[in-house]
Amino acid sequence: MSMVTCIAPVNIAVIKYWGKRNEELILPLNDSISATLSTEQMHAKTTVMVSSNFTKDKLWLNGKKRAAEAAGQQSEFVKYRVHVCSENNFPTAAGLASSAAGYACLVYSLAKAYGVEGDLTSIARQGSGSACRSLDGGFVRWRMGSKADGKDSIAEQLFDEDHWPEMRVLILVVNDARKKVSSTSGMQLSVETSDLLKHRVENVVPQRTKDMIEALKQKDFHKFAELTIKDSNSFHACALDTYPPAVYMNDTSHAIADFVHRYNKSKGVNKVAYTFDAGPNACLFLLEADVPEVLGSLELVFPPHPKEKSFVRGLPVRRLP
Ligand code: 2P0
Repeated sequence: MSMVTCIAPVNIAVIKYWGKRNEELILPLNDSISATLSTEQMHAKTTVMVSSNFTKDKLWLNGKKRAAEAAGQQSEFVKYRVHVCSENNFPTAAGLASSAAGYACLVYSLAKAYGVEGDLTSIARQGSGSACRSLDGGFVRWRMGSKADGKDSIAEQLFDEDHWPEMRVLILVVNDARKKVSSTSGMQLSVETSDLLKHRVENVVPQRTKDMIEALKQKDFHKFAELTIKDSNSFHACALDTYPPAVYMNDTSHAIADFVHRYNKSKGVNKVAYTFDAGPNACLFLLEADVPEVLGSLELVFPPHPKEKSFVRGLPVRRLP
């Protein structure tokens, strides 16, 4: 029997992936760029056990037994069965990149257990697109690629975790409920119905990707924030341009965005960047030196809920009323 336990980080996209050109292989319509978070706070943890004594593949997600898809393909020729236990230490499917960390962790653990080497990002991609960006630290680019078989749709590290060590992320949990429209079906509908998405992938993202790489290279926070904010809004505009619309941000999300713009304006330079995924929760990027003041201002504008036990001052995980 072999047993492997791995931890995989969450990644937050600053150039968003939204839309596939191939649903089966999970090939995206555009390149995307993300920052990988430290595993200290938010991560997926997976244990994989492989044994010839097991009679069935089995899967547990966050302590609950789930159907293991591979079990349907059981044959007498497969000698080893696998048991997988996976858990996230943060809300699942609430637009907090849980599938990215989960699939990255699963693929990495299975690869270790079976001794598979080489590029794993194209395998992780086929579980959940954004998962391919969680196999590396620092800033990662997922190249859309051009081949029909998807072999060149892989993720690569742009800059490692030591490149910009002052970078911090605050996650503001507006709502940790499971999202109403899944990313997979939301983006499928956007591809089918949104003209704005065509404009985004053809005319906006290619140049913005280049500009983002340059801003990261120069560690130009002002420019990084502008590009991150614009790309988040471009993605949500496409979600709203979908028919029927996919609405992910709520009033609190918009109040946070408004707060960031007012804060940056008062400083005369961008100090904070916001980005929202397929849910109402905010991810704020900022530099370490600005964390105390931004947290303090956030607390004034959005006082912590009196009953909220998980609110811990100084930790970059916050919950809003
Ligand atoms: C991203 N999101 O780049 C974008 C921004 C959500 C908004 O990647 O269908 O769960 O499994 O490939 O990876 C969420 O999409 O979708 C996502 P599938 P996935 O992070």
